[in-house]
Amino acid sequence: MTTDLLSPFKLNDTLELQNRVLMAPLTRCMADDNLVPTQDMVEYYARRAQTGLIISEATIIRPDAQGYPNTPGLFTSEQIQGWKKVTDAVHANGGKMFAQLWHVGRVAHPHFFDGDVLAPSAIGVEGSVPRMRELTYITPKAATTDDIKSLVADFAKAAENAMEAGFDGVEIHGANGYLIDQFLHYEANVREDEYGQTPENMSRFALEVTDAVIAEVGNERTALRLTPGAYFNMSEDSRDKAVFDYLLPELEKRDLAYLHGGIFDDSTRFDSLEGKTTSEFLRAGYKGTLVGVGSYSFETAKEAINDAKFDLIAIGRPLIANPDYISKVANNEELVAYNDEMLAKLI
Ligand code: FNR
Ligand code: 8K6
Repeated sequence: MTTDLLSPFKLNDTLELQNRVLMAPLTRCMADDNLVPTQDMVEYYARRAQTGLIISEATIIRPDAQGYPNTPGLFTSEQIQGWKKVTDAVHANGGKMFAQLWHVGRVAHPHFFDGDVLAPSAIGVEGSVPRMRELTYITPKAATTDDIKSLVADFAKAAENAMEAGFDGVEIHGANGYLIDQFLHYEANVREDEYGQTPENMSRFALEVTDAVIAEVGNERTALRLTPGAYFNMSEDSRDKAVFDYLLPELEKRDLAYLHGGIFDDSTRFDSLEGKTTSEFLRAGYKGTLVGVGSYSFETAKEAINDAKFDLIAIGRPLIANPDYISKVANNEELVAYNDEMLAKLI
């Protein structure tokens, strides 16, 4: 029997999704100058409520988490109220929505806030802020253990705020070279304390954040996105695999809502992962619910799910181009092709 991606999927005892097609988190840089979601964003998300679960664009947990212009936040009451309008509209249209909780770590820029740029170690990245190329990245400050405690607490606080804002759960952004991912890779983490040097130590921050968020919202409403193969703002190191080999079974014990790969094209094979793709590597190490992502069409996703490569699919760029993606694929209608110019406007 083949699995129908468009029939309901029980995530756990708390959450049932109307189908297996998730909207991938997509940064759009369209919040207002107080990082509050706008009415255009309310309507943009409400139009996509037919997806099984909308994952919000990455949403910063506190001011020094910011590395891009006009990315929304979840740390002021105005931001919480702004998101409440979004989740109310999504729920009114029959959808469900998680907030993606974000701290960019060393790719934060002090243009956006007062204070230090925090990272696991004082190792910067080359380059500058997308859309604001005049802002060159700076060398970050290695977080002290007190800084780390406050970062963990602020992830938990943002998760609590997400509940107040009406989200159905949260996805911790542990992917794509941002703060949590920086702890998980040797290139960015050369700490000599209990957060560095060994797979167990390098996994500590990710697990502390996960546990603090679970304590706030429960495991059934907590998800995590991971990038085992470094590819964005990070370089590969053959030692990284051992970190994820330690982390994945630890996460499995937490019985999360789901684990989500972070990658643009899931056919990419990583030398550091013994030639595996992101989803192959995650599937081999993690038995819980897994979300695949990265240049899938509805058809290739159906095939992958039927081959048990993962359980749910997240769709990104095609959903930017087609707010009505679900009804189009259900009716075999042709999709509008995505192009980068579409990022200028929310449709
Ligand atoms: C992304 N992606 C992304 N990932 C993430 O974890 N948080 C985010 O905020 C964003 N933002 C974002 C913005 C834009 C414009 C793009 C194109 C991508 C990655 C995204 O979630 C997804 O993994 C990729 O787009 C691959 O999936 P598709 O687009 O091939 O279906
Ligand atoms: C056009 C960018 C506008 C700012 C949005 C930032 C989105 C952040 C999400 C990560 C996207 C990065 C794409 C680069 C992938 C490189 C893969 C080799």
